[in-house]
Amino acid sequence: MKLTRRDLLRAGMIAGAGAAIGLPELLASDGASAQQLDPTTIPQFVTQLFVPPAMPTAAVTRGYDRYSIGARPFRQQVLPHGFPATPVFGFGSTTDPRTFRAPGYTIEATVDRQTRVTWANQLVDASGDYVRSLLPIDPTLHWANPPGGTKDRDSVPVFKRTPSAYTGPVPLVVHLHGGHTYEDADGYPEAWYLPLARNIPKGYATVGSSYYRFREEAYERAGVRWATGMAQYAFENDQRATSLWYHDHSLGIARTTVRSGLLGMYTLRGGPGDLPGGVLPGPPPRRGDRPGTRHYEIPLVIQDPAFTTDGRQYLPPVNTFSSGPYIPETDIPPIWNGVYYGNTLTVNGNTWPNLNVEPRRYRFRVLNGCASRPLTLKVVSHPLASVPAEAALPIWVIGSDGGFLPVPVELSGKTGLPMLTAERYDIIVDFTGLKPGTHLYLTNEGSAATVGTTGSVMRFTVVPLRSRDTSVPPRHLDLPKPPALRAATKTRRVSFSEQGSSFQFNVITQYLCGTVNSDGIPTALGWGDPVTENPANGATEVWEIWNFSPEGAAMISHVFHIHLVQFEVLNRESIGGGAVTGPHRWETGRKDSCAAPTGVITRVKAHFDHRGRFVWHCHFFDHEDNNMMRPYVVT
Ligand SMILES: [Cu+2]
Repeated sequence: MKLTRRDLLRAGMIAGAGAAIGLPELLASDGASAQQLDPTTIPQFVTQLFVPPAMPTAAVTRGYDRYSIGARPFRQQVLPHGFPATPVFGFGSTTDPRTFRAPGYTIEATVDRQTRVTWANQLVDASGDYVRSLLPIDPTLHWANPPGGTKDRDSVPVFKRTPSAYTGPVPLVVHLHGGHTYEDADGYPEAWYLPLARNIPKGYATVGSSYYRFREEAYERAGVRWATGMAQYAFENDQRATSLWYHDHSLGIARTTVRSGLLGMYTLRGGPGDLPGGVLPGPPPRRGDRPGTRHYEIPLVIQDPAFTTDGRQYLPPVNTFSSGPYIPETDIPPIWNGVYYGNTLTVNGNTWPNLNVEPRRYRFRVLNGCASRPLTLKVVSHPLASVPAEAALPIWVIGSDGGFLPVPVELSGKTGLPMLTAERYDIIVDFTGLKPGTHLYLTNEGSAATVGTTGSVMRFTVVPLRSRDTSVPPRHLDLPKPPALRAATKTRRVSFSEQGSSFQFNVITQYLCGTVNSDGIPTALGWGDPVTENPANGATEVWEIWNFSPEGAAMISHVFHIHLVQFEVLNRESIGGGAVTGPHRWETGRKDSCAAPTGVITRVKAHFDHRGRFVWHCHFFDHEDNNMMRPYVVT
């Protein structure tokens, strides 16, 4: 798709004419009104891909790298120039205000060298008053609930009449996804903290119910001190080289904070699980890069926001699956939606960017950072080709969540790379031999994709070669093998299910985790129920994830995620029995997140080696926010 300046102007005009053509009017939290932005009016491939630089350190000592990272509100040109800037929440180094970006810069870490991060909740305005959530928070869920005070925080509040969206200060607690962490550094959902704002309402809890316990523990274990409005985590980085990511994990609101931009990549390099420099395409962005440094390893963080015509991000302010009545008259949440797919795609914080590529190999570290949207990625010659399209170039998968695969996997022909929320893939695309001026497209053929909008991810434009490619062709790579896991001493059955309304047919009120007994009968359990998963420290266990959500138009896989460990996907089997299928070729490394399809038992194996309290959950943010998350304790 070639866009001219005239197209740009036309897009702007159509966006501005929304009111005249009668789109539904949406009331913003500040009382202003705006219409939803039609994604087909947004010109594509006009913004150059933003390559997130490496996050600057605050200090480098003999023992560790120290970071001081804040979460702040600001505006960012997410849509192409000519459109309004978008209010976002994003991370950045407090040592340099120019580093704030949504998604955030990449934290570069080294295997077996400690990283210490101070995560400061700075969601305040210039005068020091707290800022409201950018997206509607439903206060009827089991959530952080600061207005509940120290008595009723982290609970399901009771209402006498249907409440409107929460407009108070926004909690923050950051989880390093995929990290082999101690519990005090894991970003437990009830270890949140409010910003240090001037105007916190009287009676509000300023921290979650676990904050002080983990603050104490962090001091005793690592000697780090947490000041008000922040937490400091020490990461040991004693795991295989891979791509992790950091994001807010506050109880019941992460679908809003992560959509707002509170996420970023964390790349761990070195150790026996990595390859020597020069084998793979590089360099990646590094701390202290000179301006103009060319990168051949690039992170791609994909999200699916929707917008209003005034440039704000859009998330429905009401439950679109039911017109009410809502809680407390029924059991239906007034604002939460069981799933919401935005109608655009962004990469590294811009809609449908372009990347100029030389005719050589590139390494991309891809994250599905969408709240719930499944992606299936492919490199094609035409972005509007009917699906499944024939790939123009193969995607070589060399790694996933927990480091390198045993062998490189070539995906070509009509096979795309499926990625659910939170999954990462380390891929190589080889543009060698392509003529300058050639356009190729990264497309999405995931189940909810619309050709031309959410079916398009980004464009590659081939430019002349500037330096010779000395990396090893992917088919010849000899990858470091994942260390073998011991035989499991226990098999544990857990469940995913959903709760239908007692008042309205076909309306889901919450999603749940739970257990499964020896007869295959599930017991649904929510966040507040007593711990049922308690592996012994040092144990290797098989977990069977039984997904009881019914088949149907609205139904999709859930995505199983567990903190602390990197597991091996063993196999999948229908709950009713039948063939047992092994992991997909691209799932043969270590994973921390994987598809747990409807009607299927997904088996994974993991080694638990840190005592403490962690969580496992479905990683669709729309689900985990409404009870599809459970604490577990390594004893
Ligand atoms: Cu789910």
